Amino acid sequence: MNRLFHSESKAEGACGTASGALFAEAKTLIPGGVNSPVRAFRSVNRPPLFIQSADGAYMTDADGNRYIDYVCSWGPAILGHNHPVVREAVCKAAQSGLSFGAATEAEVVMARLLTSLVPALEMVRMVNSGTEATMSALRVARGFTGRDKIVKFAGCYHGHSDALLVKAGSGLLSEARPDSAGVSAACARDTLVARYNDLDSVSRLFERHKGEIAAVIVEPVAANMGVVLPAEGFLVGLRSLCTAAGALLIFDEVITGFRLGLGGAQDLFGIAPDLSCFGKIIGGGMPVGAYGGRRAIMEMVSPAGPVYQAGTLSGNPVAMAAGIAQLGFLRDHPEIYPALEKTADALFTGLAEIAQQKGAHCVINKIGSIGSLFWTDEPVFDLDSAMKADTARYAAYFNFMLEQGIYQAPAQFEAMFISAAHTQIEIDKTLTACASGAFCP
Ligand code: KE4
Repeated sequence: MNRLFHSESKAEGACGTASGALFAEAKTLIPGGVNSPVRAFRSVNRPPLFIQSADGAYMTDADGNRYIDYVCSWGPAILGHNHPVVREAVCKAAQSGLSFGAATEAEVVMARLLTSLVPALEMVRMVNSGTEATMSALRVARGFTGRDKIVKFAGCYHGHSDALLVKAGSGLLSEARPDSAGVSAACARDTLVARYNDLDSVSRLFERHKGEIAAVIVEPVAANMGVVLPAEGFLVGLRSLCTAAGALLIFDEVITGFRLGLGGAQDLFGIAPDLSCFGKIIGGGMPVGAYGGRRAIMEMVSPAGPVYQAGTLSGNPVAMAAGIAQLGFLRDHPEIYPALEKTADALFTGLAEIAQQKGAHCVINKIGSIGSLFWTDEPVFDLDSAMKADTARYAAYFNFMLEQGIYQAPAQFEAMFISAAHTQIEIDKTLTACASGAFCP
């Protein structure tokens, strides 16, 4: 019987549970039974949980099992789930109607908020997801520079638009290949792939493709190969290479934006990208993305300029209300960020100590209130080193902790997220659960 569970059912999600029944039906109606692949729990070799509700640092599944949640909806729930300030703003906005297909004051308030908090943001356009934000930012970069090629980094994820679902060609200098069925070779050809934390791999691409590269897009702190921090000089080096080559530097801050501080990674590292992309936290849990940057660049976007981009629900008033409430709360309570970091330090330091006591080979990368535990004994600084992690060992760790009522990313190459609702109580419960056997071979 799991200490945090309210019911006899175990976390296996096997048949006989509500999650199991929902999954069985979902698989007949939805590809893989889920609306986003990572939710299928395939990397951790077990059927997925179907979540019924969430509050603060906890989620409850369809069988009534309660978990301490370290996914936080992949980042949006930085205040904790179902925060009253966000919930009440959504309920209030919904009273006035859900969507008008016309401009609203809420969009002006959101744009004012974002541009006031993020130094390099002079203008911003709202969209409905991080994917839309990065896809649109790349189109604007191509429109602004008149160039076709873009550079991304192996291991960085920027959503599922065709140009970004590519992987390195045979050598890093060759053109990229599609990383998904359905992405055309022609589309992939305009994407070049460099190695994260390897400036030489970028300068070689600029050398080989002089005058052809419109933009370099990067997660300023990578969080989709697990958390990987930028090496000293990496981001400033990218800034210099882009400036020298007349290419735009795009920071994908869908995870880091308002996570690493009110100004995001660009403020933390003191780098001014030409364009920035946001999502997750700025929607407070509702579907919201945004891209923005220098005025001269953003004035290229329709109807102000020739780069077309549109969206029926872009700037949706209810979604704006959620984002404005959450961002406003973060702005008015900046003490949240050091508190988040303190909680994250307690968690990751504790995990590292237990791993060491148990003789488990794992590496922890963390920054601010995100981090990853890699099952490897070598430093993780790019995709190649991340891929050395033992994913089977991670799966065993994930399932052991789930059984103890601790819900973490159901895949090694993701991040753990801490919210303002996680207290020492949750950290102690997590570390106790971990010490009870998570690192046993
Ligand atoms: P969305 O289209 O999922 O809103 O955002 C895409 C995206 C863009 N940029 C970064 C840095 C991202 O991390 C993401 C999406 N993050 C994943 C988690 N690694 C979302 C989870 C999922 O795909 O279900």
